[in-house]
Amino acid sequence: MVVKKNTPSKAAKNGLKANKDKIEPSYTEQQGNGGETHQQAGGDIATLTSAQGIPVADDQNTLRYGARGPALMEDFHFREKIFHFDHERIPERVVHARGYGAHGYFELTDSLQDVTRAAIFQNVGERTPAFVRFSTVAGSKGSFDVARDVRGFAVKLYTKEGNWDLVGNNIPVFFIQDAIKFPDMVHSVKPAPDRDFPQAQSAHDNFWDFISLTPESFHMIMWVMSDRGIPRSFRFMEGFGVHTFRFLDSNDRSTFVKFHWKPKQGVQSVVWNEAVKINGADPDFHRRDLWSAISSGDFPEWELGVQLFDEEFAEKFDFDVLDPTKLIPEELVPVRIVGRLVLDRVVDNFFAETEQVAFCTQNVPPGIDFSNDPLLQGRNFSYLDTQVKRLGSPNFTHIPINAPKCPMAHFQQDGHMAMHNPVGRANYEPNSWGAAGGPRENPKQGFRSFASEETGPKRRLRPESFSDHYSQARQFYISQTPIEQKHIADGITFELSKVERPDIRSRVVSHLLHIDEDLATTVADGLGLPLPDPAETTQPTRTDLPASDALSILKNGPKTFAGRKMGILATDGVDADLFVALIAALQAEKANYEVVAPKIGGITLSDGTKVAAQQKIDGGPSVLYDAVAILASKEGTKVLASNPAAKDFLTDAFTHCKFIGYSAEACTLFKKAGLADDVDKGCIKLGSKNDANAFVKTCGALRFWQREKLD
Ligand code: HDE
Repeated sequence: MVVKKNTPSKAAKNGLKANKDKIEPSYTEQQGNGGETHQQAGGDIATLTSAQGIPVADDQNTLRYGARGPALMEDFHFREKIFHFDHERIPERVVHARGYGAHGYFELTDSLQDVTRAAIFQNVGERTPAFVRFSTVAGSKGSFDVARDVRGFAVKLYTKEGNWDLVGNNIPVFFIQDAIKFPDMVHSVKPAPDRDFPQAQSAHDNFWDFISLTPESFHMIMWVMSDRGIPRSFRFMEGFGVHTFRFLDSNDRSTFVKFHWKPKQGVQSVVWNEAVKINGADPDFHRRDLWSAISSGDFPEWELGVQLFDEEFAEKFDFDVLDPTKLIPEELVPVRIVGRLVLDRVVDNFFAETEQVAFCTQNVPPGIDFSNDPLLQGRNFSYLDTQVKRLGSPNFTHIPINAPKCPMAHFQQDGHMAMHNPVGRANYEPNSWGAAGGPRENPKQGFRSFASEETGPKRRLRPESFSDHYSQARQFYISQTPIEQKHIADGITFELSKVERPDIRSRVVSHLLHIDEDLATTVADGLGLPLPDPAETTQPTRTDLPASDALSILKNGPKTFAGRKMGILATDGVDADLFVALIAALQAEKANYEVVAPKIGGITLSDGTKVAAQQKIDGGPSVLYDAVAILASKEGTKVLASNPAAKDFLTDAFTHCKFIGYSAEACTLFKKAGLADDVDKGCIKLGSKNDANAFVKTCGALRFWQREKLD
C-alpha cells in the first residue's frame, strides 16, 4: 500500500505566498516581556512552534503507528495543541456578556480642582488613557446586537493615581433600588431554567411578571421601552454613571456628583421593526459599526459632563439622591462639560482586551468616593467576585488590559499566574528594613474615604424617601415628542403581546395607569384587554413635575448626516453625473455609503465607469442604512422591479421613515412596491446632479417622521 502524506493544499500554500507581506506572527507575547515577536526562525515566514518554542515539522498529521494505526501518546505537539484548544473558553459574564471595546483617551477641558483632588481632573489639556466596553445586558456572548435592552457603558480610565472604572449604562436610572434584588431581576429576564429561552429579549412572561410585581422598576421600564432601548449604535448613545458619587477636594470637603457621557455624534435610535430585521441581516451591527468607524479614522467622541450639588440641594430635592431609580433633571442641576473621551484605536485581540477587561465599581482614585446608594454599595461587593470567577485568579490585575499604567507597589504576592511578585527580603509591613523594606502608606496622597456620620438601628428596610415609583416615570413620558410616546406605547404593547398570561399583562397596565392614562388605555386597547383598576400605591403620582427636554432623543437630534451611512441601490447604466455628485455630497458631509447592486461584482455607470459594490441586494437590506438612494437606469429599474429584495429595500426604508432619494427612472419601483400613491416629501426625486447636495442635507434630519401616522 502506498502511504500518502497529507500536505497543505496548493491553494493554501499559494494563499500564504500571496499574503506573505501581510502575515502576522502567529503569536505575539503579551506585554511583560516587551511585546517582542516570539519567533522568526528562517526564511520570510516564521517557523511554527509549540508553546514551548519547539519548531514543528508537520502540523497536518498526528503521530501514529503504521499508516492506519492508533495515535501515539508520545505526540506532544498534538497533545499540547488540543489541550490548549480545550481550554480556550472562560465563563462569559453573568450579565453584559456580549460586549465590544475600544481604546482611546480622556482629555480634560475644564479643571475641577475646586471640587476634587482627583489627578485626572486637575490639569486642562491632560490626556488619560481609556478603555471602553459597551454591552447588552441580557443576551449571551453570541447573541445579536440590536436587542431591546439596556446598554452597558463601562469606562476604564488609567489615571496617574490608579484605575478609575466608571461602570455605567446608557440609561440614567435602574430597575431596582436594592442590590439584593439583582439576581431576581436578572434571572427573570434571562432564559427560563427549564427551556433555556427566550434569548436576549425581555418580551416574555418571567420578565414582565417580575416587573409587574416590582413597581420601583417602572421609571426604568419607560426608558427601556422607549427608543433608548434600541440604539442605532454605540456611537450614538449617551452614558450615565447612574448613582450619586462624591467628589472630595484636598480638604476632604464633599460635593455630590452624577456623571454623564454625551455623544458628539448626537443620540440616535432605530425603530423596532427595523431592529428585528437588522438582527437577521447583521447580528454584529453595533460592533461592526464601532470597528468600521474607528478603523476609518472617524473617531467617536463623548463629552464628560458632571452634575454637581451639595447636601443642601440633596435635602430639598423632590426625591432621594441615593435612590438609583431617580434622576436629577438637567434643568434643575445643569450638566457642566469638563472633558472629552475619544475612541481612536481598535483592539489587537478581542479576547485579551475586551473579554478579559475587568471593571470594578470599587476602583476609584483619591478625590472620588461613593455615596450610600444601596445599589452602588451592593455593586462594590459584587464585581471583584465576578472577576475572580471569570478570570480564574486574584491576579487578574496583572493582565495588561487591567493593569494600571501608573507605578504600583504593594506586598500582594503569588496565586495563579502571578506575573509580578515582591522582590527582596521584606514582603510585609510595618518592617524595619528602611528603603529596602518596600513601599509605605502615605496619609497625605493616599485614598481617604469621606468621613460621613451614620446613625440608626440595624435593620432591613426600604426608606420612605424611596417610595414614589411613578412620578419620574410620568415626567419622562411627558417629556417625549408624540412620536416617541407612540413608540413607548408600541414597545410595551409588543412586549406584553408576547406574554402568555393575561393576568400579568393586566398587572402591568394597572401600573401604567399611574403614569399616564392615555398610555395605559392605548396599551390595553392594543392588547384587547379590559382596563384594570390602578395598582395599589401609597404614593399618588405627582403631576407638577415639568417636562424635561433633555430626556427626549428627538428634541436633541443631530442636524447633520455626518457619520451616518447611506445605502445606494444602483444598477448598470445609471447616470454617471448623478452618481458621482451624490458620492461627492456624502463625502463633503463626512458621511459614509455602500453601493448595493444586483451583483456583488458591481455596476457600470452611463459613461462606462465601473463601480464596485459592497453588497448584493439581498445581503444589504435598507435596514442597515440611515437613508437610501435608488439610482437606476431604465433597464436597471426593470431588473430591480423583478427582485423581491429590491422591493423590500424600498418598502422597509419607507416604513422606517427614512429619506429616500431616487432617480427619475426608479419611479417604477415605487409602483411595483405598491407605494406609488404614498410618495411624500421624504421621497426626493434626484432629477439632476444638482439635487444631490440638497438631498444629503435633508438626510441630516435622519427620519421623515411625518410619515408615521399618529392615531
Ligand atoms: Fe453591573 N455587573 N451590577 N450594573 N454592570 C456586572 O460584572 C451588578 C448595575 C454594569 O463591560 C458584572 O464583570 C450588581 C448597574 C456594566 O465588563 C457583575 C448590580 C449598572 C457591566 C455586576 C449591578 C451596571 C456590568 C457581571 C446591582 C449601571 C459590564 C460581569 C446592584 C450603572 C462591564 C462583570 C463590562 C457587569 C453586578 C447593577 C453596569 C455581576 C450586583 C446599576 C456596564 O459584577
